[in-house]
Amino acid sequence: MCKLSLSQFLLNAVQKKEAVTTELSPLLMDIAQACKAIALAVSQGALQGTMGSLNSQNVQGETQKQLDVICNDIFIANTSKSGLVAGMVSEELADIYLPPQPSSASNQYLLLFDPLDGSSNVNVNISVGTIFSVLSCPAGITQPQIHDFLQAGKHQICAGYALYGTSTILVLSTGHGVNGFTLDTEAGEFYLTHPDMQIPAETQEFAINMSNYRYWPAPMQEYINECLQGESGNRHKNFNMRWVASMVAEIHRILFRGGIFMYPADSKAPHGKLRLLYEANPMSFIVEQAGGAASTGFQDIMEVMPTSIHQRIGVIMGSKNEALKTVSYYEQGR
Ligand code: P6P
Repeated sequence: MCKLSLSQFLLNAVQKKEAVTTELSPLLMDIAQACKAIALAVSQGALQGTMGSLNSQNVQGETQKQLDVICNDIFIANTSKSGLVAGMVSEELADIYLPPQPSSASNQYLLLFDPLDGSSNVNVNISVGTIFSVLSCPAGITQPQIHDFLQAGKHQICAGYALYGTSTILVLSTGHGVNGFTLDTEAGEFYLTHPDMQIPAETQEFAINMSNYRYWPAPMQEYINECLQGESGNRHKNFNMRWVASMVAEIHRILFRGGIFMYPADSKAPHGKLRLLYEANPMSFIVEQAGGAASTGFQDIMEVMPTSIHQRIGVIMGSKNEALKTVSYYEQGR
């Protein structure tokens, strides 16, 4: 099988002028390098004694795992060297981070990321991932401030994730479709294995944490009730359910075979659980580039104007027709 490496794929994209510029390409290679190093760190956690939790909480009020901090440091170290990134936002850092800039710095980009999403799964060997989003740094800005990061998701120039599962897969989009690359651990290279990923418009599979049912708004309760009624109910079809508690794993499955992933804002989490800038926005970019839809229930996620770097948002995303169906329940206030 002819194997197209990530580096060759990006070179081809630069030549085809598919939104991959000569600057973005090296940043994506740095991100790929970071994900390779994170894959190793996660796989060796039990052997290195790094599977524990720290006596610290992140800005989200969540107990930090040793690997959360280790992977955060790996991601920053690998993406700071190029001088291409003027500033970063991480789930694991309360404030923005400005890398020390070499004299050759071009400060093209702002990089936002969740270094180890789903890290509560890491102790039980369930897939976890890294999520990243790339924004343009406003022209002339060398010391970006918080407001420079508060850009709606529709302004992302690139987004993607790495999934650390039965294999390590890097999935990314620069606005010209979605492509997946699998890590050849012997060669230390990512190779194109999932070209032009497309989400089926229809699905019979939903992903939601059912234990929160009593907190959901009526439209979400109604939508799930009708899924559970199966073919004898208004949907006239049976549904299956999945919940991995790792967004990256859920979205990758949906990219592959369709489905809908939901974490709605509810009475327990009025703004939702997932973070807008480095979880919902990058995943929405990927989902929409693959032909799916992504909504808060009230508006497209990528239209939301951020007000803070760690703000949370309600999430409904996946197979286009199913996501729009769910949104219709919100519109009807059912
Ligand atoms: P719950 C992981 O902590 C995460 O941010 C997402 O990756 C995942 O989909 C969700 O939270 C799981 O939440 O409430 O089921 O543990």
